[in-house]
Formats: sequence, structure tokens, C-alpha cells
Amino acid sequence: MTVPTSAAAGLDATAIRADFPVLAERVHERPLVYLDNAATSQKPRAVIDALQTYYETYNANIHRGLHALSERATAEYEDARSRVARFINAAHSHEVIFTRGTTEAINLVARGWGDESVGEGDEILLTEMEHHSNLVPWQMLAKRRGASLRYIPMDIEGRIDLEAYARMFGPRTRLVAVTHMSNVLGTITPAAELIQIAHQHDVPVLLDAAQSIPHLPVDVQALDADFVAFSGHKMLGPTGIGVLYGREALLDAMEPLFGGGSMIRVVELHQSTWTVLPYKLEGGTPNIAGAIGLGAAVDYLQTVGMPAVTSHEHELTEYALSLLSDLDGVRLFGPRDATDRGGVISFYVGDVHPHDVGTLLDADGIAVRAGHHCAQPLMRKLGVAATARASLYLYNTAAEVDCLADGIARAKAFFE
Ligand code: C6P
Repeated sequence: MTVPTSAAAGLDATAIRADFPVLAERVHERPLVYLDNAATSQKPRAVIDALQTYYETYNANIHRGLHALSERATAEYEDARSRVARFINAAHSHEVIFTRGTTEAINLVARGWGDESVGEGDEILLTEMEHHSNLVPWQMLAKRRGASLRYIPMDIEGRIDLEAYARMFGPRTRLVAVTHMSNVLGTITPAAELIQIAHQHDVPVLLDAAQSIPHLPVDVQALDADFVAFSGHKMLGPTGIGVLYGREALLDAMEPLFGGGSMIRVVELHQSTWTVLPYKLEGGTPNIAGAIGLGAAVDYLQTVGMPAVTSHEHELTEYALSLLSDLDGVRLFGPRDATDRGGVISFYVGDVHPHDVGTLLDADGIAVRAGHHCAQPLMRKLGVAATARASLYLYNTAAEVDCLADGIARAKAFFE
């Protein structure tokens, strides 16, 4: 296996690393090796600066004041929305609804769309590898409305059986809600095919893109997507900001989740009417700084180029899979072939508890996650209570993958 340099990918990881102040930190007197990007990514200076500039020079509430600061804050907030819309190629910027993150975006659909469109006896199709955020809101909706959840057959590596999926549609199928990339297995689901088949039955699809949009070029129009949910903090942006993309007609028909300021047209004592998109679905003062920071994150990713990000991570993933599969007693989860997967690598080291693996790696300055990764049904399917998980991003290097492999070998030896 040749050690990747990513020169072919057109990405200079060394130059990129210089943009991320935290990557220069030392942890337990070792250089930080940050491999917990599926949990949250680090932030480039451009995003940190955008937040600081907002708070230092034009902090104000938006869509309210007539004063200069409020006008600037409003313009920057709306500009961030337009940049996000361009990033995912939405047809209209009002199809981008700012939320707190993926979880809120999915709950918004489950309430605002689901309560209107799903009734007794109806069915929602999911997979067994969903994050709890794309599972629990549908369980809650099913309970409220007397509907049921059905699970699309998939193998242990998260590969969906498309023929079996196509056969699941019937007159009661109301929605398909699937992950675009598993946060445990790294598997990329065939979103275009899943959507095309669902549309043959007039069924909309919600894509949980929390793990895909930070790492892959995603074009919502090319996918013909209906709803797409993602989080800013996993794509170089701040925490507390995320997006629900929705097709205009679907968002228009939705009821708001939050009643309050900004989302109304006329308020009377006993009733109110709603204003237009996107404001109808953004009640209350939004996370202004967060949206502006997300706009800066999207600019950063676009400057690097999403195809370059994807191929850099692909090279590193191939390299990591080859190194780790050579280690005796290490069990890898997810597809062994890096073609249809992203850089989320879950593993088990002999009989060592994943939390112990995580703790020993941390002592070497290597940050990974260990646990059920908010995917308990998937853990049951895999026959484990937890896994250790390393997850890559554009600033990671082959040398860091070497550190991970060495660290795992040391952790294994420690328990022998
Ligand atoms: N997964 C992980 O370490 P929020 O918390 O709303 O930003 O994102 C929720 C979420 C939804 N779907 C998928 C596929 C996800 O991976 C996540 C977040 C993190 O895997 C934290 S549990």
C-alpha cells in the first residue's frame, strides 16, 4: 500500500492544517491527532473570525431593527442562507431553513409535515443503521398518529437491498427516512436510487445528511431530494446551527414547530396566520452568529473544493482500512472496499472494551469516539454493545493514520 499524499486529489493537507488553530494543540504532551470528526469537526480561522467580527462589529437582532447594525446582521444572515443554498444547489434560498442541527431539522419534519400527512395505519420506511435522531422522532410520530415503522433489508455492512426496498411500497407508505452515510459503518447509501424508487410511488424521502454533506458533494436537485437534514458543527461550522432543506411545496404545506416572533403574518387574540418561507419555520430569534459562521464554513469548503475533500478522505480511508486490517485481532465494521464508504471507521480490538481502547489512544494524544454512537439498534445487529470509531476529515494526514494504527497495536499489547 502506497502512503497517500493527496497531491493527486489537489488537496494540500499541510496548508489546510495551518488554518485550524486547535490542530497545533498538544494533548497529554503529545501532538493532537484529531480523529473524532463524525462527532464534530474542528473550525478554521475563517469561521472563528466570522463569529468574532459579528460579535465585535455588528451584533444586533435581525429582521427587526431599522438601524445600521441590524440591517448588516440581517444581510449577513440572509447571505449565509444563500451560500448554503448554493452549496447544496437548492433551487431557492428560502428552501434552506436554519435549525439547531440535524436533530431539530428531523423533528421539524416529523411534527410539521408528519402530523399533517401521516395517519392511522400508515407506514414509514427506515433502516436499522439510523442514528437515534432519524429514528426516535419517527417512533414518536408513529405513536401520536397510529402509524408503524418498517425496516428496509440491509446487510451487516449497511448495504441496502434495493429490490426488497422497491417491494415494500404500498398504499400506506407515506415516507422514507434514511441516512445518506452511516455514522458507524461509513456506508454511503444509494440516495438517488432510493429517491427515484420512492418517487415512482409518490412517496417523499428525507435524507439524514449529517455525515454526508460535510464530506461529499451533494446536489439536492440532482438527487431530486425532498427533505435533507444536516448540522453545521460537523462541516467546520459552529455548534447550534444546522439546516433543513425542503422542497418548496413541501415546506409551504408544513405547519411551524415553534410559534412566536418572526414567523407570523397577523396575530389576533384567538388566532394567527403565518408568514412566508423560510421565516414561517424559524420562530424566535435565530442563531445569527451560528448561521454567519456556517456561511464562512461553506465558503471554506468550496474554496478547497468538495471533490478534493472527498478524494483526500477516500485515499486516507483506503490506507487506514489496509493498515488496520493487517493488525492481528482487529475487527473492522462496514464495507471493506473504500469505494462506497466515507471515512468513518468503527473497530473492535480483540476482547478489549472500546472505552479502554479510547482511553489508551487518548493517552497518546489520539482522539476517537467509543460507545454506541447513538445507534443502539445497529449495535444489536452487529452483536456488540459498543465500538471504537475513528473518523477522518480534510485536515487529517497519512502520518496520523499511522499514529492510529500504532496506537491500536499498543492498546492491544497492553491488555495481552
Ligand atoms: N452523530 C456522532 O458522533 P446533531 O446532534 O443534531 O448535530 O446530529 C445528529 C446526527 C444525526 N444523524 C447522524 C447520521 C449523525 O451522525 C448525527 C450525529 C454524532 O456520530 C453525535 S451522536
